[in-house]
Amino acid sequence: MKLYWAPKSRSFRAVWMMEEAGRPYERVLIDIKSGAQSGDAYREINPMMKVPALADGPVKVAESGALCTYVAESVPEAGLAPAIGDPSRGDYLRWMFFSGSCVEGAFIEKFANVSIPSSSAGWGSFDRVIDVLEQGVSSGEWLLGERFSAADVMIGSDLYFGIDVFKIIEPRPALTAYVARCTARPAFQRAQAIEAAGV
Ligand SMILES: N[C@@H](CCC(=O)N[C@@H](CS)C(=O)NCC(=O)O)C(=O)O
Repeated sequence: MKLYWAPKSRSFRAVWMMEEAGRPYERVLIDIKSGAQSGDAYREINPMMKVPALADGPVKVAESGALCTYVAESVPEAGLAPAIGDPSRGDYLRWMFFSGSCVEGAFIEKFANVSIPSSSAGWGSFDRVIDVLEQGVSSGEWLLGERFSAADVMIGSDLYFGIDVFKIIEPRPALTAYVARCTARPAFQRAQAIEAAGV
């Protein structure tokens, strides 16, 4: 697999995911500051001209949620996704989609300081999203209980950025404890080292 990425971007969760999956992969740096994402070759991989994206033979996957879902299913031995038929699959999929469908919108609401009627905003409101996240991380070590999954890569990276990096989320104890569990993972720390080295 080839991971197209850039440091200090939403690629972080893709690098973390690849490190959790444990299958060898090649990182291809896309210099988004110099506009490399707009070149014809990269537009073939992600027409949105954004990182991260993944190529696996003839398969191209863009959108970080789709990418993490694809990797979890392509490396089943890593145990990062409950199998079809597993009762936790519904919760797993909800969290995989919750990041792009709800957390992204909530973050934009906060950054832009806009107020949208909660019945029209797909994420309801920033406060409602944070309450649901707090509830989600309060009942066990991970979102699915004792089992770490790709859903924790999605939501863990959102909470890490929201609390530790952007500081837009109030550090409630259950949220900070969950982020601490995520950042203590060796794969998370390898991803941070990769980011810091920029290669
Ligand atoms: N919905 C996308 C968002 C990706 C995204 O916004 N990437 C930013 C970096 S954080 C990017 O590539 N920016 C470069 C640009 O838009 O020119 C995902 O989750 O993968």
